[in-house]
Amino acid sequence: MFVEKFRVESPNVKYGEEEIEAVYHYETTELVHESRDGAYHWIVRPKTVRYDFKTNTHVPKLGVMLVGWGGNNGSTLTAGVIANREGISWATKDKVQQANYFGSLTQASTIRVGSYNGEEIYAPFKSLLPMVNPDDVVFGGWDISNMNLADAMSRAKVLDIDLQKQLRPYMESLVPLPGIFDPDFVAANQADRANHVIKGTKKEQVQQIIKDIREFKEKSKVDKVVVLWTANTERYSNVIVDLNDTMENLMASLEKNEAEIAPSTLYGIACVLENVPYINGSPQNTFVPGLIEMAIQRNSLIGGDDFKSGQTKMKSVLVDFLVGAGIKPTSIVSYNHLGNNDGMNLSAPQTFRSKEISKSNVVDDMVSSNGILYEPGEHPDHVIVIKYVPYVGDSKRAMDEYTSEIFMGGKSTIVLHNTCEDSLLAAPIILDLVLLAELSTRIQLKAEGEGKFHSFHPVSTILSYLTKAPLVPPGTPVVNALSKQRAMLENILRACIGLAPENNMNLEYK
Ligand code: NAI
Ligand code: DG6
Repeated sequence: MFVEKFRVESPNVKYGEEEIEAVYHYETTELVHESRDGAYHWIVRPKTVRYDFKTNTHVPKLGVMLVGWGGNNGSTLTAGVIANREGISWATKDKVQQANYFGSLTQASTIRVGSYNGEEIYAPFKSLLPMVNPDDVVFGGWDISNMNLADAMSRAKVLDIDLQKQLRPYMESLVPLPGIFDPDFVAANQADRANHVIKGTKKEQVQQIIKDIREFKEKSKVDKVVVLWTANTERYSNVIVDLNDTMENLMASLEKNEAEIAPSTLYGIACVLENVPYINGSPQNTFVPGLIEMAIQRNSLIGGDDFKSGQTKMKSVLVDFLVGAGIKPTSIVSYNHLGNNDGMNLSAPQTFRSKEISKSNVVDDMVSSNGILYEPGEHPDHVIVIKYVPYVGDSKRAMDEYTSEIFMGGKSTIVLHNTCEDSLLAAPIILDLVLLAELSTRIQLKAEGEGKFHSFHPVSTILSYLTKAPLVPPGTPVVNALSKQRAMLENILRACIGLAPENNMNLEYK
């Protein structure tokens, strides 16, 4: 059964005018590796830590500035939100289609709130805490191409033509601001698109981005802004001592107009200086150590990297299932071809390499979780191939072959083939990233023994469900398994309203 909303009644939660206050008892373990009777033993001690959470319930008017606004993802997301906001429907060859937010965790998924008369009761994910309604988001942003959003939507060839015709009047007047362009960081084939760029030194470019954010905020009368990179995949920038390894060196390099600071890092510097959340939806190492240090020091939210949309999402479910079932994946080959501008940019070796890295490291945590199947350091063969095939446009073909060792030396091979518009997968993920980033800036917490409330760590791990290569604070484990990432996010939001984590035990029926 489905309910639209619910309210928690408990001595541990107080719904106030301005805030929801909750007390939550975090059940965890403490591990000790100690020598007893001449041998080392692992000792596991259950422990409970009290946490206090406070969530500001004032939902702001949110502005979202996309870097690469006129790209396939940017134009598709903007079109989708307008279509939802305006209640647009359109004729396809099958039926009359209504606008929806399918594919968005926050807007189209549910959470279990309990059981009633033997029936499981579910409520919308978004009903957990007050969240921005995507229909109310104001979009803006930058692009190195000066095309307006209506033409960009046609260029993308993603949405049905009847829908495009209805959306055109809403989108013609939306024109991206000029962007920071550096041909050294993307494929040479992208240069033709760059007719709308910010001139000047890198420092002047950062200053222009700051000015753009301030003006956007003022003109669109939004309370808060989140910036998200959905522009071209860049090559990795070199991390060099004295250049970008510390905050101080990064800022000194900016003064010196050092060539090795990538455009995505320049937008990042601007956002951190403005204390505006900045999320990287592409695979490159935008967050060089100097920028991470700066975000931590200024307590400015950063998140990334690389949207986890299709093939990798499946991988982080399938490998988790296989390894969790005691089956040993030994070879994973992920091939895909696509024909959009992203595919064209990824046809250069240096940008492909960024994507190869982020797609390759996604099973590490699952493999290392099972020392029965894998020797220390052992890893399945894992190969990533991406080919540019213009004809298929945004409709990416992803083919995966998983070979595993099973009982008594047997082998099992699973083959998957997915055909899907890439941007229709990415757009709802972008929405979730910005909505959850905004929400997380309204949550404060305090562990037992901590004197005062603080925000989550500025390197935002709660976004990791949505990214292929989750950015984590130094010394924090990276979790790629999708079910764990979802449970982490859902359970943290449940804690904010004093609810226990979903444990699926159903003991009342045992
Ligand atoms: P796209 O090529 O259609 O759009 C990128 C846009 O960024 C273009 O309009 C381009 O003119 C603009 N641009 C390039 N450099 C810029 C800069 N420095 N400043 C401002 N604008 C700039 O690509 P698409 O398909 O929208 O993908 C965007 C990014 O998202 C790519 O890096 C892609 O790898 C990443 N991504 C996409 C996924 C998907 O499922 N669609 C999943 C994971 C990541
Ligand atoms: C081809 O791999 C193009 C890429 O931008 C992907 O479409 C994107 O990274 C999505 O990756 P995945 O593995 O989540 O489907």
